[in-house]
Amino acid sequence: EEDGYELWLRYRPVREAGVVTRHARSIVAPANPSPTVRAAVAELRRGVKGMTGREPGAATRPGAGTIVLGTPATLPAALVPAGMAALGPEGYVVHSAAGGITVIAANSDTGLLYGAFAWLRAASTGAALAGLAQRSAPKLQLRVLNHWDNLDRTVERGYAGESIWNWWALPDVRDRRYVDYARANASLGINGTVLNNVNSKPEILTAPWLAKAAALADVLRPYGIRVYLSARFSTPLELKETATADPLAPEVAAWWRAKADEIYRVIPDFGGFLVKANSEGQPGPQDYRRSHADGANMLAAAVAPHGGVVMWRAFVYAAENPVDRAMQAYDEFKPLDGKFAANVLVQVKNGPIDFQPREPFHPLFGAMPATPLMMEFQVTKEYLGYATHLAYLGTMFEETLRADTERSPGGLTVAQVVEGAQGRPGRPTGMAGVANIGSERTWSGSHFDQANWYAYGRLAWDPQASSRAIAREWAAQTFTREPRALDGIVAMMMDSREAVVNYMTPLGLHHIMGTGHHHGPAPWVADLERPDWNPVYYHKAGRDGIGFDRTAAGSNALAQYAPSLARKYADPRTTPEPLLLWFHHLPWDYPMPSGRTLWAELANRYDQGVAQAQALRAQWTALRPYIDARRHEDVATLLDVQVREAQWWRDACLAYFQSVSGRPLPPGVKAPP
Ligand code: GCW
Repeated sequence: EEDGYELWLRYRPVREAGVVTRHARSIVAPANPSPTVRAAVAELRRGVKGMTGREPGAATRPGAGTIVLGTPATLPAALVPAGMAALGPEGYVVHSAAGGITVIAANSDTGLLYGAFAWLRAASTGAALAGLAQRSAPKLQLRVLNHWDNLDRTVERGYAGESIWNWWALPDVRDRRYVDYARANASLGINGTVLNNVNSKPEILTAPWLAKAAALADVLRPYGIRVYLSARFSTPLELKETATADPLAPEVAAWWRAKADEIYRVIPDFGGFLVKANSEGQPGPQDYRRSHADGANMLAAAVAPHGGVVMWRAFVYAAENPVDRAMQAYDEFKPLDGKFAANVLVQVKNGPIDFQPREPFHPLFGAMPATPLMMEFQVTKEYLGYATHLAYLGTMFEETLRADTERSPGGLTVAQVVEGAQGRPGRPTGMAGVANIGSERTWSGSHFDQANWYAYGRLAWDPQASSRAIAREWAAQTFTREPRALDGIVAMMMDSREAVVNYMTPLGLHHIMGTGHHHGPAPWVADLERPDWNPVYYHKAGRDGIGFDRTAAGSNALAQYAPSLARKYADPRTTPEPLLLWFHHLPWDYPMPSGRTLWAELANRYDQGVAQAQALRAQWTALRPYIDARRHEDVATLLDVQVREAQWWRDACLAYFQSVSGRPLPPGVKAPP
């Protein structure tokens, strides 16, 4: 019975089993294979056996029906593909050579592993194995998961059970599951993982915990995955090993240098630190009137001799900044452009508030040309219905990545910024995804949430990839290759996030979820201690209208964008409708392009969101003949909840906004019960 544990690596029998067998009778691997090459060969054997029932054997010589893996150093010269240098350290070539030979070539063993997964993806999605000509290299260097996993095994904003890291049993017990985690990530090219929550504890950097992290690093290493840790800025002070955490105090810098040396002794390929500083109560350099750059550079100096990096988060907002929380990161970081050490990346959330169902891109993208900016997406769905609601995030990630920052005359997308288009060549690039992984059987808390892990990984490899193509590729491996079913599943996925936007926060509304847990509607909340935690701060609905004025007449957050973009968005008529109330406060009777008033449009959007959720449910029912019973039922159950909660959102928001607008519900929109 299908329970989702195998993720997209199911390798079920395929109808062209004969063709697959013919191309994979045996595998030729380099002599003295490394653990990474052994993992690649094992995966090929497992995959082919699953798809065909026949496990390929080992061969020593290329010939018809062999898959030959190798680097330019190990392959027979005739089989070395042209242009290997351009592939870099992690790229691969998968191609059909003469004589029925399939070559998987790369410059490193990790590249070979990625190539093996690429071949398996081709075979399991039905690609023509006789004419393969794939060549692919990652566009970003650091493709990292951020686990918000606490040391007590709870997961902040995690909806898939306990942390998969069984800290109690580590370092002695190395759960098999860690290997499956590594396989899944390697299949996407994810090459780093931050094991612990950014709201970090000093203990993680003490010897017993480093031993646990080292055990995980040992398991993950063959799969090309490096371990990183979230570091609490005040660690030496809290461990009482220094008298201050001031980054400019020599004893503090020396402590971190020694700590880095200690870490690299047990984890020789340690990736580096992720830091949340001076944000939501976390300590940081500003506690000592030092800047983010002072803090980041001090840590960067400690890991630099070992080749490590510091990923310094830009998610900052303070109660003392009551005007517009969305502006603070830009205000604090933009002046520091060019001031960070070469091995620091500033990690910026996709939007300026906080992982809302829809946000404009963060204004820092394109505004710090002399600093590597790392994208931070949230794969776990804190604000999009947890693991219950079906919301495929590929479309959301793509929307941000394709946005034009207009920071260059010819256009400059967020993806290009993240790829390093603005900076000096050779500086680090990367993307982080806040993981949705836990110890539940499905890993992600639901079958469809696996697609968000998958889409994140594929977009970290190629930020310009198509979310639709990714959805299709995922669904073909995860559910079925039946074209009609695939069309249906992909259509559901491509619609799903817009449905959530419509029933939660249409037309640019944001942050009106329940306080703290962020699940369900609470636009009426107005009495929290910090003004910027109250939903009313964000929607600003009153008798006169609704929306957050971020034009020059309001907070002027628009001035943080490129002038051409700011000009366009200064006028509600040239602001994209999906962002209208993000940038404008407008009267309830404001005429919308549809011919409706703003109030009527809003009510219609909430209605439409519910209709879309119902449509998802109906589409899934129609797919029943194509999907195994257990997973069909699992998904159906969650879709029932989603329909109910969409209705809840609609009713609650319409009732509340109507109480403020004082307007009757537009014709055709049913009154909340
Ligand atoms: O999204 C918000 C969350 C916090 C989180 C914080 C952050 C880890 O509500 O739970 O803390 O952002 O990104 O630091």
